[in-house]
Amino acid sequence: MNVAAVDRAGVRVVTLDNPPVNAISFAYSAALVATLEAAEADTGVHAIVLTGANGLFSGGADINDFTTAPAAGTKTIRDVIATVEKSAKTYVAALEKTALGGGVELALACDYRIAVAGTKFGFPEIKLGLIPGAGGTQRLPRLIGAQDALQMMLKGDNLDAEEARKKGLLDEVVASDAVAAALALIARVRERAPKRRTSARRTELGIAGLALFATPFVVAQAHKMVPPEDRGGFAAHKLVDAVEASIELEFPRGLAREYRLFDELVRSAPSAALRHVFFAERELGKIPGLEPAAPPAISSAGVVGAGTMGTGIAIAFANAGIPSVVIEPNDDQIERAKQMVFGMFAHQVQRGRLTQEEAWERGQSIRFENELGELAQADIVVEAVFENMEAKKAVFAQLDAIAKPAAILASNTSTLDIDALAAMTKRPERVLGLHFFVPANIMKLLEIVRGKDTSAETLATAIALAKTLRKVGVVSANAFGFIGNRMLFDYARAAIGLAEEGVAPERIDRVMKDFGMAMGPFAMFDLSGLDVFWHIEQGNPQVRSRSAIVDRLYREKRFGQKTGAGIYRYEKGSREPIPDPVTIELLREEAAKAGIAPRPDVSDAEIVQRLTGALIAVGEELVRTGVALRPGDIDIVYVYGYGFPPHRGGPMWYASEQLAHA
Ligand code: T1G
Repeated sequence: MNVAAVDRAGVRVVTLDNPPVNAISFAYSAALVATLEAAEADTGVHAIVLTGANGLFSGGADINDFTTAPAAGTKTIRDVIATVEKSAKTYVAALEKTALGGGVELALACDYRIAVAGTKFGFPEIKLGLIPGAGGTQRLPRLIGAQDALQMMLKGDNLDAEEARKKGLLDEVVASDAVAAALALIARVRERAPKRRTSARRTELGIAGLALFATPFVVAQAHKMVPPEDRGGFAAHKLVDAVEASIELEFPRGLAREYRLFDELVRSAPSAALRHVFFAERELGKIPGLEPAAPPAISSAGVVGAGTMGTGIAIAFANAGIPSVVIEPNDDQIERAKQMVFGMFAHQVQRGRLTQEEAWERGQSIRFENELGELAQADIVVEAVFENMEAKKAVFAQLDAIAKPAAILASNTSTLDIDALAAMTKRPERVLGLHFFVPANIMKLLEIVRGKDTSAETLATAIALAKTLRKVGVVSANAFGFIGNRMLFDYARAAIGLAEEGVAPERIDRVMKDFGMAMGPFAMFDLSGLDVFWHIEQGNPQVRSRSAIVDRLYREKRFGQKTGAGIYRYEKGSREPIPDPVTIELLREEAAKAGIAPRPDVSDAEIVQRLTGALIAVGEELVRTGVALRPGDIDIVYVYGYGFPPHRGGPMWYASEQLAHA
């Protein structure tokens, strides 16, 4: 941890140097304050340039510090920024690569800001259940207008340097060497405008034709746009309040309002849960016994099967700049797959996410062929044929004879035994599971399933590949259902048990959606297909539900959306679930046969407790048996892959919170 300071003709260049991301921790804030106060006291210094080492400006305040309130007198990032604010000397921020959260707030307190092209600016605090808490909600609106400031802080998405300049956040974008540009700028403004405090500006709404009298309307609209406080909108509403203060109040009072709102949020359960998710995600790649050596890069891929999954996987590779060859014997299926690829990239162009050229390039990087022999040079092959062990075994036997010796052979299976597939090859150490989630080019979760013979290098390559694909790679041992689907079975069984006790499926779904789940269990059942669940159950006694209703619905061919009726019924062409009295009657009949006493007065709390309890119990078992490495891994799987509300931290975090407040 270091604060470098060198003088260049009366300008002190102060470099933030706190690897890996120049996080501005409490301890680092004290060092920074001391350095800036020394610069203020030095009569030979008339300007200060703030810049960053380690290839970036700053990843913001140190999130680790938020767990406990700072002891009285502790210096924080607020003191660093206050030192800049009260300085009589010119401050210029010279930025490169990344400036996030408090890193941007420090730059906003400077008089001028210069960035190297490509620098990313963002306020990710909302993703941590926070708002900017070091003046960002007061300075950003003063610089770029309330509307753009709200947009940027509510979404937490990054702006690149050019966008930031256009919005007024930056004064200059340079090709390189922002410090040199800062020194030149200081020389230019020294006589004319040495000080230009952001805090002295007024916040404009930033909406053409709307003067400040429209503030109540704009604020009311903003509150309407964000989710309800108890559905993950906890911080967003406070952000709108803080920006409203930047319009209505003088800077010092607005800043005090922001501090109060931030200090309330940082002590809140949703923020603690979201910060847990942040760090749990960064723990995933730390595998006991796996040295962090740089594994061989994947520069070409093969995919076997051009169904929805296989084509989605090829698109995911294309999005990461990895060319792929997709093998599909059926030419009609290849045509359908090509249409899917074209449609996906055209949609990205329409949304302004890709240029035509980028879309064309990515589409061209996916080649479709009929024969497996075309995969001889691929660095990795992902098998994505239908979920049948015999079919998969045959593919692995053929791939072993075709693929180059160093190639990794992966299966996209969601439940089948990876070791059985590895046994079909002479390279079991280079075989593992890569369980993508549909749509494979969108869903961030990737289960990396290690077989008993999977080598450390193969595992490390897969972990690095997940990062390249911008996926969240969670390592699982080779056990039935891996992590997510194993948990899903017990969750589904708990839901069915409640329905057999006479609780209406639509009530169970509503209660779990109110809890924050993306979908209710029965709507999810109907979406994925009850027949899929039934087939997997038949092949795996350890998860076979003791419920006759699953067999009954299967016999009645009530598979869900695909047959127009499952738990719910569906009007032709519609996916809207409609409660179906036929289901209630089937449930009642089967429950009576099984001698299950009806308990329709089950409370909402019991519904939540039994469904989350099922997830927690099997999650504890998965960690105890080593299928999952850590409780945090379980949380990441269920938040990223199964719609568990991130502001509750995942099933295992939720369990610890429940215990702590029991
Ligand atoms: N605080 C503490 N540790 C951090 C950190 C942070 N802000 N950012 C990263 N790390 C750690 C991370 O845990 C990992 O640790 C290592 O750095 C590399 O991270 C007051 C309230 C900057 C784009 O939310 O987005 O400012 O695992 O693997 O892929 O108003 O890290 O090595 O031990 O992600 O190169 C707001 C979060 C804070 C930014 C770099 N800032 N960080 O990505 O590396 S709140 C954020 C990131 C705040 C103020 C508000 C990314 C990155 P380890 P990494 P990366």
